[in-house]
Amino acid sequence: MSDKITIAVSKGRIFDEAMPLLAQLDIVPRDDPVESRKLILETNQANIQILIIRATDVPTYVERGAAELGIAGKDVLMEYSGDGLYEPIDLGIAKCRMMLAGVKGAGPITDRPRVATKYINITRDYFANKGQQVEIIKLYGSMELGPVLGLSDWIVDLVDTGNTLKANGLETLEHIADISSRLIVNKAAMKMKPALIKPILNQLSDIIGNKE
Ligand code: PRT
Ligand code: MG
Repeated sequence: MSDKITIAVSKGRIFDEAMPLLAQLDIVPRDDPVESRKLILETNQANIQILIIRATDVPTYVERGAAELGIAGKDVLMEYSGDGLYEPIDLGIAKCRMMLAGVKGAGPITDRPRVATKYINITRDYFANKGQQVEIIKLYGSMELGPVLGLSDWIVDLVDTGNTLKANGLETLEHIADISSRLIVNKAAMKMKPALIKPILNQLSDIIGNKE
């Protein structure tokens, strides 16, 4: 393994909230990913680079060692199945809730409810734990449309302000999980590069004050 550390992050809200944390460790990207369109950002630290990828791809890159570290939402990690990852720190950023939602005022569904979601594993486990039979419909985005157009009765999606649900005539029904972003670490890299990785973990947990 080289003596470089690659940190995988997704563009958007996680990048925006993670960069101020990394800046406190004196890790600052040389380019803005929106303007530069680069997928690998060099930083002020010669041996640390930041990889910009899709949120759902972050665990894959880290588990397979293409990146030593990553920052990923708990939603993505709960949905991902793999065991080559440590998840040592809750960074407390990009917070939201995973919720079950449906058409406002629709009342109980009598048949086997149809649930549209991109989180099929989380949804399957949630209803299996409750002992409730549902039909799960996989979507890749804009889940809110499902109940509006009669594609599904309910959706499982992330909710922050609730404005998206409200704007589409939906309401929350059940709380499934609290979500925030976590630092994830490749298990082999933790053993092979402790001198590079441990200081980052220690400094981050000092900043967060919340090592798990
Ligand atoms: O956009 P892309 O398809 O590339 O991937 P992505 O949508 O997974 O990435 P991104 O950047 O949108 O989200 C990355 C991570 O941010 C997620 O994995 C979550 O951990 C976290 N996060 C925090 C959120 C939200 N808050 C959030 N509100 N991700 C998405 N939303 C969406 C939600 O799905 C819904 O469409 O925002 C809408 C609801 O917001 P409110 O404020 O209207 O309730
Ligand atoms: Mg998105």
